Amino acid sequence: MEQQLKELQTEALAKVEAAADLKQLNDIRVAYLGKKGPITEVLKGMGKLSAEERPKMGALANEVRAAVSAAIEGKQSALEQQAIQAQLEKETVDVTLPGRPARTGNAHPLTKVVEEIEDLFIGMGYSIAEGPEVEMDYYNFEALNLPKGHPARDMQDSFYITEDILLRTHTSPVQARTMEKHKGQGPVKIICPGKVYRRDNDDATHSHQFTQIEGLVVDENISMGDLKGTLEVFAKKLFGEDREIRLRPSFFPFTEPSVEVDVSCMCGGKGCRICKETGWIEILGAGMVHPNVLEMAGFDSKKYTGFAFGMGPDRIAMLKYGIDDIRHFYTDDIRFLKQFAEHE
Ligand code: 2NL
Repeated sequence: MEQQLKELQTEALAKVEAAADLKQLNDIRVAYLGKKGPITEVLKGMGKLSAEERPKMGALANEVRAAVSAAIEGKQSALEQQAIQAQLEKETVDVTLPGRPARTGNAHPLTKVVEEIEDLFIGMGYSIAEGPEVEMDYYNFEALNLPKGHPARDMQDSFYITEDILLRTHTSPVQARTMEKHKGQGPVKIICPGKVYRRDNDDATHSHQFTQIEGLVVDENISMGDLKGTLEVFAKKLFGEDREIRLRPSFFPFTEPSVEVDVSCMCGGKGCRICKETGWIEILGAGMVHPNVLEMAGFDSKKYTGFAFGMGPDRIAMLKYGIDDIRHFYTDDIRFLKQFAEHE
């Protein structure tokens, strides 16, 4: 019997050593240490032994069990360790691989043009002023010398919310509000960019929503010369030092006198499709702030004068980038917008 038990131990230990995975190892555990295993089987023959031999065999059987059990445990942790090691090797990250470039967006073409124009004026000492898009009739029209019933209101067919509240039709109300805050004290030197709304039938050159940038300077001794000089610097910086500007008389209810400002065409005056063979492109409207507008905002029009101008970044962006339809700015087709990325 002693021989049998020792052979069982040798056999079991060899199998444990050879076990390739945790499943095989568990099968060995069940086979050798289970209730119906060979060790129990051998001990059934104990009845034939002398009273002296029996406890010895019992003790030996326990030793065999303990040895096999210890071997299984040892092998188990070795196999588990191996599995972890294999997993770690499989999941290794090669930190030296070059990264995939992150997809970045780009600014909207109108945003680019607006920011470029803002930067030009900030460089000339202007501040940026903003205000509400849902505006009071008073600031949108009344304070700009456009009383109720004024014929010029008809040219701006508007989105009314109530009788006294509407979507602003220009950014001028921001200027009226800013002047009011100054309580009659100059200087005021601001640029007002933003979205504006007019009831319109959308086509290639009209949109019911568009952008505007207006500028306003109010101080003592501001003249038409200051207006012309400022706009000339602006046009050269935006379109190129070789460009010229010209002023033509015009009318706006909030300025007197008023002018339309043209910039010379990139064709150099020869005439082309862009300038409709005239050599000039209209880029903005401007004028000296009407005394009524100054007075309504609390400025003494005998002491203070000012100039103001307004332009449409939509039109400027169309000229600058050769865009043929204003609706491209507002339909947000990603293929259109992506063309204005700085880097590819
Ligand atoms: C245009 C013409 C213009 C103004 C806007 C203005 C504002 C105040 C006082 C006086 Cl608070 N004027 N703004 C003046 C002249 C022209 O815009 O063609 N815009 C697209």
